[in-house]
Amino acid sequence: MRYRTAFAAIVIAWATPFLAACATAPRPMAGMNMSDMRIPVAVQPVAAPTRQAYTGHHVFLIELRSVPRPIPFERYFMLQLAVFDGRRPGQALPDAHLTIAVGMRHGLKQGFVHGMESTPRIVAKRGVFTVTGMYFHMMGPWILKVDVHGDGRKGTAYFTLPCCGP
Ligand SMILES: [Cu+2]
Repeated sequence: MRYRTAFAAIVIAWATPFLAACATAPRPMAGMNMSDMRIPVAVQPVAAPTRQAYTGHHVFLIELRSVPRPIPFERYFMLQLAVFDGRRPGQALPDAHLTIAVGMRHGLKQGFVHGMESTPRIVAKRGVFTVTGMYFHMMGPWILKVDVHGDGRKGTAYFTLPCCGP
């Protein structure tokens, strides 16, 4: 009995820094200038990341194959994407060409108020597009914009990546 209590106490002691990190309220950001500080910080419940999204007119289907849960705050992480024909979702398009842009909207309908402070890179291998260099320096919803070219067609899909929580 005594042993069990001690064990529980150790687990709680171990988990506390992680729980505290998740509960941290938005705070002033390193590396931002004073004009950025006036941007209202959206405090929204943390949702799950978008797992798949179509480009316009369902031309392509993009799948978010891999994303850390939770997405870490102020740490590098990676994503994996896969591209499919939007009208034949079983048909993978390993030769598609992807470019991405990542940023926060802070209420904007289009575009970003700011991007990341890192430069992500994409490596394509056998139909899996691995994005490294992802880094979220601010709490709130981030948008991953994926531009796809392939098969003589092009399109854009959007994913919401919430930062940062369970
Ligand atoms: Cu922001």
